[in-house]
Amino acid sequence: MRTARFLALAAVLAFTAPAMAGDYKVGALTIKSPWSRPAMAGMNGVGFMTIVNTGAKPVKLVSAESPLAGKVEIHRSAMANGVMTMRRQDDGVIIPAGGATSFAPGGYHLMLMGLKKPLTQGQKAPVTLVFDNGRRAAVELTVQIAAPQATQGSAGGHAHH
Ligand SMILES: [Cu+2]
Repeated sequence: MRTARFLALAAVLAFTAPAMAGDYKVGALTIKSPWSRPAMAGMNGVGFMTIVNTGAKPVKLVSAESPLAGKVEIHRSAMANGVMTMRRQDDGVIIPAGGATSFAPGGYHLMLMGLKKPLTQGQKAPVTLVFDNGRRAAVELTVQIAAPQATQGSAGGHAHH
């Protein structure tokens, strides 16, 4: 019996089964539900997503680009002495083999420095993710108020006026 292999396959299927619209596949990586928040021109925008790696090797996100921003940095927020701070992740962020890394409020995020245009709700903001294996993933951040639902839900991200 190849139990180990079966379990590995099951894990992969569990990760990839809910392939919703708004997910992007590049090689062994799936970028799930990339999103951003409304922001004014001249301010910094954010980028959140979950990156799943079904490959046998870790992959590192080394940089990101967007035509909407002067530059894009990879940041990590953390609480220090009761104050939320964020640091640039100049060494990149690892997506472990057979694992996933979340970019989410309070943790890793992309920071779109110096927006050239406002980000408004419902808009799609193009961002290209650059990985250390040479892969590039062109994704669109959906601009919304709240994080997308982890499961498929019709009301995900919908804000009432
Ligand atoms: Cu930041």
